[in-house]
Amino acid sequence: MARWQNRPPGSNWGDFGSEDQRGRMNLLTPARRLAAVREVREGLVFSLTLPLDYPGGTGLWEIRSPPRLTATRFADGRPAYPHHFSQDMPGATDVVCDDAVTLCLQYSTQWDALAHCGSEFDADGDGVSEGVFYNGFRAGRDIAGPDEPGGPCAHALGIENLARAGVQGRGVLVDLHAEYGRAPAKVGYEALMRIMASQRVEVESGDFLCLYTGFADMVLEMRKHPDRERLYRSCAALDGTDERLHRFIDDSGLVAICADNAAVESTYRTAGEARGRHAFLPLHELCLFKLGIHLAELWYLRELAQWLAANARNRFLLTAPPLDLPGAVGSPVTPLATV
Ligand code: UVW
Repeated sequence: MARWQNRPPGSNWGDFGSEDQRGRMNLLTPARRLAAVREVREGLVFSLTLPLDYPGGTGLWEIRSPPRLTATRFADGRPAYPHHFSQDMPGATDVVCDDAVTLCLQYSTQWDALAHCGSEFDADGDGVSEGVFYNGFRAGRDIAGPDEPGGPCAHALGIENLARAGVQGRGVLVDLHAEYGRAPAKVGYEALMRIMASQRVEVESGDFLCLYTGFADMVLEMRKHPDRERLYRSCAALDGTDERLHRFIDDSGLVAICADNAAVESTYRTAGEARGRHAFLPLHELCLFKLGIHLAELWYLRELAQWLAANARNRFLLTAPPLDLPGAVGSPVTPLATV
């Protein structure tokens, strides 16, 4: 039976196949990867990650806590950290450490899987909204919660789909920090087009749109004591309510949006702004739910942005595979930009 009868207005459900779980990553073709490789001229590489124990504490999201490292242990309780093999094998000189981590997958520099955000929408046409994700996969069945069979697990749309898509392509950087500094700004279609034109940025099908705002630089400067109020009132973020911006994202063929801020889009709301039933995160709804466009957040883009500006460039080879962790709804990532 078809998974859905109604597809959300403005969505592309079914266009990449009824079982598709890669979304717009389907547009990252061999030809687009070759175009990305042609951006490598100097052989310089930039790591685009924060240390994964940043932002620090639970200051940005109360449900996301910092990574906790523990030593693995043998059955008799001894820690394998450091483990002198000579304890068990007389004469052996090896000293080995082995550890484990409890990690909120979206604590720091991260990818959102398509299973990260869905919407209440009447996909089956019975007149009642249900929780549903990209391409009609269902909350509670395909994306199962902790009290549901096989949960918690994204049986569909998990991050492994992105990992196996081969996340290597052309990054295209827009330097919003150069325009706004750390002043708060909601960047809609007109502003984005103006800034892209002044920075001679063109986004083509298969590109990763990267947005440098300075937010992650502030996070680093706060030295693991993030001031949430100050952060959320600083730096640029996309205006997720702007319909023309939605159209650009759809029409451009970009495969992902990667930002150095916390949510790509502005989450700052002024009193009285909310209207009836609406997505609190409209760009998450557009990208993850309607179009299958992956989002990435808290990337560290400062040095790359500075180098690109100094060299009158804005394109680079981006290599950013998430963990192939089946069933997860996000992943840490250590993106590399090669110029
Ligand atoms: C939410 O905003 C819910 O998460 P993230 O910004 O990490 O995608």
